[in-house]
Amino acid sequence: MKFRRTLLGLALAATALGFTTGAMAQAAYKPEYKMSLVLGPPTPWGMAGKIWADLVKERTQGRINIKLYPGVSLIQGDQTREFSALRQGVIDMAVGSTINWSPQVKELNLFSMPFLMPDYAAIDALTQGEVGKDIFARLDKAGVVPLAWGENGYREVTNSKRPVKSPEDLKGMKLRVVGSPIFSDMFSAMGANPTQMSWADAQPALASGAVDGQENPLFLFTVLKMHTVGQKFVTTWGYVADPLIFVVNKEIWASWTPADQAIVRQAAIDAGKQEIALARKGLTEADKPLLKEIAGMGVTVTQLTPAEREAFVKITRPVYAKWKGTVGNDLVTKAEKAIAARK
Ligand code: X2X
Repeated sequence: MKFRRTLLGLALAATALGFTTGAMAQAAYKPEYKMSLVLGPPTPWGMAGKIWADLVKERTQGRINIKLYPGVSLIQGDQTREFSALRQGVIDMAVGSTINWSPQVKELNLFSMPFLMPDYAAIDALTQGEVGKDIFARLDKAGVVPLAWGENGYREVTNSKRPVKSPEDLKGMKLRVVGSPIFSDMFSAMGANPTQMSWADAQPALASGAVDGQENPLFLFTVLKMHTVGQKFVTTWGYVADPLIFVVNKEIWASWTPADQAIVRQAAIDAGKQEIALARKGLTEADKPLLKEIAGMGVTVTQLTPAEREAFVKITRPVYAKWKGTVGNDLVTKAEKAIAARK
């Protein structure tokens, strides 16, 4: 009898303790967490955020409730400030592009180096290997908690003027580029006239004809129906692909129980895998259905021959050399080796 009472007492105490820790942890949780994104659903990027948020909500039984803020609306569309805002806690979490965070974390310019990653296996060799781990360690040091990789995708060039097959075709063409200096360097080297602006400003600039063209993954072309704003020419050259990274602000991360941290991390990994498949859909099949869809919109799609592509590689080589130093010679050499050894 006495034994049974002690056991009961222990069980009660444990329940009380468990309840208290649970309640305290709950009290520190915010009713809603703010997730920043540049592109919302239905783009793959937006779906990355939505899948992540949905999985977290479901697996934490609603303890962690995330709201999506596409269009980087928490920072008035100024995408190159996203990383600072994350660090400062203006943003709780994000699925962000390496391009937009590269002004604060120079190593992220690695992925923007011209013609570094010739195919999808090359992207995977970096993000899923040692280079990916190095980048995550660097992000951790820079003040955020990196959890998983996703993908914006290969950035193909589109314009309203003419088919682009050689650097000469770009001569003087006014192209919107992201606010990251390596892009201005690349397009200047190719003889174009690059103009830096946020994605929010790019859309009206394309519509009014203030710029002739832009470069972005092709799913964005179809989602936004870019042919309706005069973009009649697309060239697939695979010069740069930007991965996405799932991150959480450090203080927010520390406010969660270890069990919830594990759920958020695993949900990011699962969402990243699903999203990478979405980002590659229509482009990895032999007949590339996405290119057919775009051609079906009355757009001229130019796929460069290896020799034509080589002319672009050659003309951007000095930019590659210059940025190798900025990114870090060791990291770039490690990346080059990982790509050469890819399966
Ligand atoms: O601004 C762009 O071009 C975009 C949407 O691709 C990024 O945020 C990098």
